[in-house]
Amino acid sequence: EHKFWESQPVGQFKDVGDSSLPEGPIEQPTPLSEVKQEPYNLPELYEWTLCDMDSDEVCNEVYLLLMNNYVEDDDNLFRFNYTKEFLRWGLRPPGFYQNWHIGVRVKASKKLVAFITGIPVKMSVRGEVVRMAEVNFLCVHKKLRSKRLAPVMIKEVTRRIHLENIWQAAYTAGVLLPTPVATCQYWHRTLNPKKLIDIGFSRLGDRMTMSRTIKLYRLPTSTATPGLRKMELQDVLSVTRLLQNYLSRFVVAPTFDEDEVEHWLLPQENVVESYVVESPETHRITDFFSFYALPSSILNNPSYSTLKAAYSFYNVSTRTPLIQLFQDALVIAKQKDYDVFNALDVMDNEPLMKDLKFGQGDGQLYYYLYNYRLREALKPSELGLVLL
Ligand code: MYA
Ligand code: JJ1
Repeated sequence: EHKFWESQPVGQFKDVGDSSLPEGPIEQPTPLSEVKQEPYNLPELYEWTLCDMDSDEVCNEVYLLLMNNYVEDDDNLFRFNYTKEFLRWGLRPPGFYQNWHIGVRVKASKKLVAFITGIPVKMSVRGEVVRMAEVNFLCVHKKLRSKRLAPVMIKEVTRRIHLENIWQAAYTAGVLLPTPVATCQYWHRTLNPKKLIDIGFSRLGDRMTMSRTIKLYRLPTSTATPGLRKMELQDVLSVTRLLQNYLSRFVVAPTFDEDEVEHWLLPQENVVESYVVESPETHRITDFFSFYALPSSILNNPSYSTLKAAYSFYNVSTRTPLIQLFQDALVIAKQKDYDVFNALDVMDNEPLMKDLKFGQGDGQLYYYLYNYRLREALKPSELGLVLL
């Protein structure tokens, strides 16, 4: 039963498989004057707050709320620990709305106890470009769970998005809700086997010793692709063209202009890393890969506190085989001391995983659209979208 989600314009479980329903928006936009002008009511003890991520103080409050209360794995061994620099990057892309960075405070103490965000994106869905929000970082303090605060927060972010005349959204979650547009799998490539086993992230395989495991996951110390280098500002136009062309192949994918590529892909130490292949002959950019840095706190371990994880972001190959690009990404992640390299089975990733010694994770990631129906669920390989 989903009392809240059943009241929302999303694909409903009862309609799965009903191909008589049309594709596209579920509800039509209403005139902006008819959008509720005042915030939704919170329980008496709480108040809305805008979170200015430019303020070190506020950014730190958000950081601490998420560090202590955000997403954990199924066995509660790890919790995402987004850094402050990462949160600033993820929440302030070109054209972002301050108003979509929404917090909830306790009136009396001003303590920040809940958070939800949106950022704007132009999403292509079957070739049609739709203005959407990406909603992320929904978090309610552990002590305030199951009090139906999340539906109020979702309605409030929806209202503020509507006020910008945007009527669709994309979001992902580790939980099954009505109704996914795709169900994706996490895959993990071990870089630091000993640590991963020590902290319970992975296990020694049957008939495997530690030294055989270390040898199994050993990587070359240098990259294989001639002309591979860190992406620079001067590469933005070439990368934008490569990415636009590549993403146009997918059923659902964002469209990035140059400003967005600069924001999302220009390297920022310990936040996002991007490498391009510049052809030694023509000096043209033929390929690139990128990954972002999302550490997790290791809960209750005496010897380690942080898991250093790299997440595959956007990759495009036109000359270099994708498998070689990915392998070079692994080599660089290893050089930068990441413990594990994670990827979803979206875009063209899946076929490479086995050869590159990725193993399937125990976590799924469901992708959703708000107020946009697709006739049937997509395969992960039809998705060209990675959220943070
Ligand atoms: S996904 C990451 C979500 N965060 C976490 O998992 C962190 C740890 N958990 C928590 O902080 C809480 O458990 C949360 C729920 C806050 C998740 N997405 O208040 P409640 C529904 C959507 O009593 P709590 C991310 O950030 C649940 O099915 N709905 O529950 C993307 C139930 O509804 P129904 C969720 O546990 C977020 C209701 O909430 C999720 O205290 C996208 C219960 O509320 C979830 N992850 O709090 C949000 N989890 O009765 C949607 C539970 O119907 C955006 N629920 O089953 C939609 C687009 C909006 C914009 C539209 C613009 C046009
Ligand atoms: O990280 C995840 N799983 C790991 C750790 C599992 C620990 C026990 N539960 C995992 N490890 C196995 C790796 C192994 C390496 C050698 C080869 C074989 C495999 O499977 C999972 C993803 O798999 N992560 C989570 O569960 C975190 C939550 C994921 C949902 C995120 C939702 C966020 C949405 C925000 O937009």
